[in-house]
Amino acid sequence: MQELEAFTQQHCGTEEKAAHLHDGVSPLCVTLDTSGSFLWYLPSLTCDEDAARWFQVIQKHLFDTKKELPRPPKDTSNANDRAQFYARGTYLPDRSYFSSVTDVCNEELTEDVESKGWKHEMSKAYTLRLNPRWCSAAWPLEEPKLNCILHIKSLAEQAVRNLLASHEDFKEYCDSMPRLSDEPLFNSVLVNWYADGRSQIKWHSDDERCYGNPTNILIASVSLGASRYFELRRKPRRGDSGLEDQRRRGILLHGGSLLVMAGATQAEWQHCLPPDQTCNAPRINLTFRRIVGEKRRGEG
Ligand SMILES: O=C(O)CCC(=O)C(=O)O
Repeated sequence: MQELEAFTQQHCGTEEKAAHLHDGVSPLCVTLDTSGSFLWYLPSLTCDEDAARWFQVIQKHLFDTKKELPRPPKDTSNANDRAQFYARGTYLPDRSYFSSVTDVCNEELTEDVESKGWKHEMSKAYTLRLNPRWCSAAWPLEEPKLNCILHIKSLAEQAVRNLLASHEDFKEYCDSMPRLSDEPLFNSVLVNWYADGRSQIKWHSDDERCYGNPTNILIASVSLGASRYFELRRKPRRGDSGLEDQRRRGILLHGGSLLVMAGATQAEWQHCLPPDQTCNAPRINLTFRRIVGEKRRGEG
C-alpha cells in the first residue's frame, strides 16, 4: 500500500488529498477534465455504525445466495476472490420506510411490510433492470435479501439529488437530465464482494449502450467494509507515454462512503480497484446505475 499511497500523494490534486482529511460530512467535488467529467465523494453516507451493520447484513445475504443458487457460468470469484451479484425483482419508489438501521436489518421485515402499508404501496413498484451481461457473470439477489440494499439505494438517491441540486457549476448538466423529475435516478444495482486486498477489478469504464449516452452517465457507488483505493485514468490514447499523460487519480474509499461518477466520466475515463497487499478484510461495493431503453435479452 505504501507504494500506492506514495503514488496517490504524487498524482492526486489537492482535492483528493483533502478526502483523507475530510470531516466526513461535506461533499468533495473533483473536476476531472474540461469535458464535463466529474466526481463527488461523500465520506459518510450515514453514520459509521450503520455502515458496519449494513455490511454484515448484506454479506450474509450474499453468502446465503451463493449457497442456495447454482453458480453463474462466467463467475470469476475463483480467480480473484471477487464475486458479483445483481438485484432482481421490484422496488418501491425511492423513499425510506425505515426509521432505524435495526429496522432495516430486521429479518422479520416481510411481516412488518403489511403493518406499514407496503402492500398498498406495491402497486407503485418499479421493476429492477439489469445489464444483460450480468446474467452470466453475477448471482441474482431477490426479495427479501434486497431490503437493506434498497434502503441504501434510497439514501444514495436522496444524497445524489441534493448534490445535483446544490452545485451551480453543473446546472447545465443537471438541467439536461430528465432524471431529476419524478423518475428514480437509479433502477439497477450491481454488487461486488471483495474477499480481501487480493481481489481487484481491472481498468474499465461503464460506458455500455444500456446506460445511454456515455457523456451523461450517473453512477452512485457505495462502499462498505474495508477501505480501498480507487483509481481513475483518462482513457488510453495513442502516444501516451506514462502516468503523467494518463493523468491518474486515486481516492481512498472508506466503508460507508458514497462516490458519484457523473457527466462524461465513463466516456473519457477508466477506473479500477487495484490489489492492495496490506488489506486483509472484505469489502462490498454497491453501484447504483440507470439502465435506459427497451428491455433486452435476459431482462425477462
Ligand atoms: O468496487 C469498486 O469500488 C468499483 C466497482 C466498479 O468499478 C464497478 O462495479 O464497475
